[in-house]
Amino acid sequence: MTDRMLLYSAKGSGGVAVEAALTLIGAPHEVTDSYTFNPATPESGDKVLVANPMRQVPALALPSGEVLTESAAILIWLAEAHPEANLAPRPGDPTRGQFLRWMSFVSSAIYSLYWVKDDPSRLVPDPAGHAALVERTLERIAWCWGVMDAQVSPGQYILGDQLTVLDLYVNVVSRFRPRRMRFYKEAPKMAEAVKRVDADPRLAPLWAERMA
Ligand SMILES: N[C@@H](CCC(=O)N[C@@H](CS)C(=O)NCC(=O)O)C(=O)O
Repeated sequence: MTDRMLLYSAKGSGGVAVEAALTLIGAPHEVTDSYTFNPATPESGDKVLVANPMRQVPALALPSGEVLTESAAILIWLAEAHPEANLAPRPGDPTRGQFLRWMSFVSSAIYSLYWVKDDPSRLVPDPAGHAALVERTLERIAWCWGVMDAQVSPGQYILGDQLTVLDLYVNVVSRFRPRRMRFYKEAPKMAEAVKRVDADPRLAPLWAERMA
């Protein structure tokens, strides 16, 4: 038993959104890199299996021995466990419903599609179909960002003037393909908030080290 949280993550992965939340909270933690999405490093990817039978990062092992998986759940849980960090609207806050809505949306409508994009042979055995599947998946992701952008009313941040874990989540997932330039085109309202989080001095070193 340790008194620190152990995060299974990887450079360039959605786990970096959790690393960002832990940075803002200042919670003691360790990071174990597990490159689940790199076929060239199978032993690295297998490291997360002790925590997540889905073989996906992020996974967060708590000092109690409990394990949390699913990026949205981990981010919401961290914000709730550390209310002093003000990283989520509290129950009863007028923006709470939209916060939960868009956290779920990024997870289910967008992030889950990378299981297909990263290895199209999981759904289509014939390599001849892979390029089209990847292209259509990326178009779907871009369209989903547009749907979200049309329905949020950002202030300095996506839900208003409070930085929440939703900003961290969107910041990281919008760096994945089809990447930021396309994201800015599809989501011009969220673009400014995302850039503000890029430049946040508390997070800029993490972005440079883990999302470069
Ligand atoms: N639903 C999961 C998805 C996590 C996920 O797709 N993680 C990627 C890294 S960014 C991964 O581990 N991919 C390997 C795989 O899906 O086989 C979550 O939200 O945490």
